[in-house]
Amino acid sequence: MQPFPPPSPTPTPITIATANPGKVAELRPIFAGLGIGVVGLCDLDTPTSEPKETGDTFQANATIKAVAYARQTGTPCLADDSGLVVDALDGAPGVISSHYSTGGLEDPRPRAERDAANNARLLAELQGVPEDRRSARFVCVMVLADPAGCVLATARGEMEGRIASTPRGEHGFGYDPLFLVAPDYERTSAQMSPQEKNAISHRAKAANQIASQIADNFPGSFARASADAP
Ligand code: ITT
Repeated sequence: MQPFPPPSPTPTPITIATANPGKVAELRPIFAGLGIGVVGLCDLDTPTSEPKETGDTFQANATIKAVAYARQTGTPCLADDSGLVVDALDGAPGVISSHYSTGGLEDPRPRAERDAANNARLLAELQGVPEDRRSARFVCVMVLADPAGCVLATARGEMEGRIASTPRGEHGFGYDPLFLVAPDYERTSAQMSPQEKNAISHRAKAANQIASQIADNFPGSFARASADAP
């Protein structure tokens, strides 16, 4: 395998390629804790445009995003595609989690309004479904691509839970206020501090796997996090 990037005195940081500020906020400390330096798209001067997520799996969409942003920015990019999978709904909302209220169609509303509408639809779809049949999981597939568009690493993480009947908690984003975390189902992920969620989340599990693949396959290629990284 050709090492990426070519040996250089200044290893490159990885760009976290997402338009979702909630994900950047979760991923930055996770990677810093793993000793890997990251920047956000907003830290770069290069303007980017968001690719269309046309895949029908998390893997396909994460690859579309990582490759598109790596080509546009000329930096190694890490993207994730994530979502909620609810057993009683045959796996919905799945890959359309961020646009569930519109059935996957583009939704011009601000993110907070979209999240509220998605949560309302989820509750409506599960009306009358008893607690023990509301099992669900967050899934995250993460892909690291280089500027030539080659996939360097890929990983999948899951977090098990159950869908609550009413929203609770102030932290996180998306479906967090409705996601009762296994095994005790007492608190939603929006009631956990960011540190608590980061210790067990689908995104943290995928990030850990990516970090160990980087350590094994591309040692020294990427910038280390500075000691005072957030
Ligand atoms: P990017 O594509 O720019 O990364 P996005 O929010 O559109 O941002 P996805 O396509 O991966 O990201 O959709 C993920 C959706 O799944 C997200 O908008 C939430 O509705 C939901 N989701 C994923 N992880 C979550 C988490 O940790 N907590 C709550 N909801 C989550």
